[in-house]
Amino acid sequence: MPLDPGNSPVPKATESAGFALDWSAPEHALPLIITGMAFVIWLCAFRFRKAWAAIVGINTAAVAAYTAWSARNGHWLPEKANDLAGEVDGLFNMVMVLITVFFILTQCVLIYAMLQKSPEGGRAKPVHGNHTLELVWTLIPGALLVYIAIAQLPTWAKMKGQNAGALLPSGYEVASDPADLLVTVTGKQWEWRMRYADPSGNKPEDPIQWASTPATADVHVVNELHAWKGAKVRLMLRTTDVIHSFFLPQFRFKQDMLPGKTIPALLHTDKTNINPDGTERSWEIACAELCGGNHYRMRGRVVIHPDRESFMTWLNERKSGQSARKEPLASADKPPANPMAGKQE
Ligand SMILES: [Cu+2]
Repeated sequence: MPLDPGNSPVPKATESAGFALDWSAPEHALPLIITGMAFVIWLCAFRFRKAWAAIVGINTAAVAAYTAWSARNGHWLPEKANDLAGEVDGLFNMVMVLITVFFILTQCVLIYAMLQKSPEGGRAKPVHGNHTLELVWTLIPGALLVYIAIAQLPTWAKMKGQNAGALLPSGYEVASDPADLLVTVTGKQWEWRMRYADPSGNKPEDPIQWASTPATADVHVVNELHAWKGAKVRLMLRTTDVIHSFFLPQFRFKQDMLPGKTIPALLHTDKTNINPDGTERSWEIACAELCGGNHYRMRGRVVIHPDRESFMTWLNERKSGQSARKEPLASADKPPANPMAGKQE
């Protein structure tokens, strides 16, 4: 397999050729709205010579300009690999829209306050103790947070590989697991240890138990998650030491790994990151939890082979290379000495 991460052409998330403004796309509309607000604040600051407002205005304009530039250059969000990535982006955009609406509202209040004349005696009337105001600014954000918490539940249930209709993430069931491939990912300061069950062999009877009991017959790989286009990949996420967070940006997937727990998740993609010319587009694995001094070294790569056949070729190559070694990597994947070991989330 001619993989060449060094020359990987990373595709742009935004088709930037002949940039056209699309008001329905939050990444185009929101920075422009924010820039407009910043301009209004700057005008007010200019009119009233209030230095603090000028600073806020310039700062906001700079952030908005940078955001617009990033969207324009495809730095907004990476390529979507997971078939749930669209849903996750939808949730992200929903939160962005809410934030923008409230940003505009609060800026309008700010501008209104700036336009007020000084009251008699030069002192403003305090709002401390105003129960109506306190109720408003407590109940509205509270209700919105509850809404956001509930709105993401079905997507998270699907990420866990449960039925499409499930509202709440529940426990893992082997019988209903649609997985084609089983991989244990163990976070360890400072690398990812992947262990593959041979998909052409018998499925482990209890994958949760299998995840915590490495066998020499399994295929052990460091920092590389391989699968094939169309495969449903059951991940069993574990850690041997501290909390790590397994983050796959293209899959819009991020899950903490907690000591003593085996946490199942399901990935599925209809894409491959192997280009027709055999080069590989870079799909990174990162640790999203500050886990120690060398946290930054916890980088890996995802390789989605174009078909099952090429995946099996890769797996068998790794397997034969591994059997030549005296001691397999299994020793590094020992279950932690914790009474909760093997329990799932
Ligand atoms: Cu880490």
